[in-house]
Amino acid sequence: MTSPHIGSDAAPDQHASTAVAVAAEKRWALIVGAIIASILAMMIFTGLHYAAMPPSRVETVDVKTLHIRGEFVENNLGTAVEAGGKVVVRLIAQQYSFTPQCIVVPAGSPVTFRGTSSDAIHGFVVGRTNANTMLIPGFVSTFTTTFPKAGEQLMPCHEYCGTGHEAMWARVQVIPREEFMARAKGAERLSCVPR
Ligand SMILES: [Cu+2]
Repeated sequence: MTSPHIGSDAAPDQHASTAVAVAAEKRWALIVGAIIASILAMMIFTGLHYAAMPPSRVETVDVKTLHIRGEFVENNLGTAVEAGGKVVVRLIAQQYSFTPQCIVVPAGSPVTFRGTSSDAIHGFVVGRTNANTMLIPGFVSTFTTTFPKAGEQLMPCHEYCGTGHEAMWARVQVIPREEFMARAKGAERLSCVPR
């Protein structure tokens, strides 16, 4: 096929405009390619980075000294009423139990959970509530929730953590706020673990 406009007999300014168009296309192809490459790089980086983090936020803790010093020593675990009336539950997960095994919280007011694991990846969900997190060694998982009704909930581990996984669970006792506050007066850390 021959065209009257394109070919060796075309006018010189048509060659020039074709060259300009080709150069512009190449430039755009490079820019778009760079944008796609940077978006892919961000997706790969954030995917790999956040796959190794707890879903709440990134707060680290030294797994090797967890039981010896700091926030997660044994006598600091359980429910505490902190300055300003904030209710905080601290717990540790290990193969194959939670410490404490029974957690007591007030009904109808915000409760902040702070937890971590001393060995494998664990997690928990509290009954039919929205309290749900992973517990990852080296990281502190935090969330705040409110339990509207009094009653007892089961708290199973929901991350497969080994052969004893299916037997790993704790209980959460939600009690009326007045009763909770009365009990909190007499103790530094509350739990409902039978003595
Ligand atoms: Cu577990």
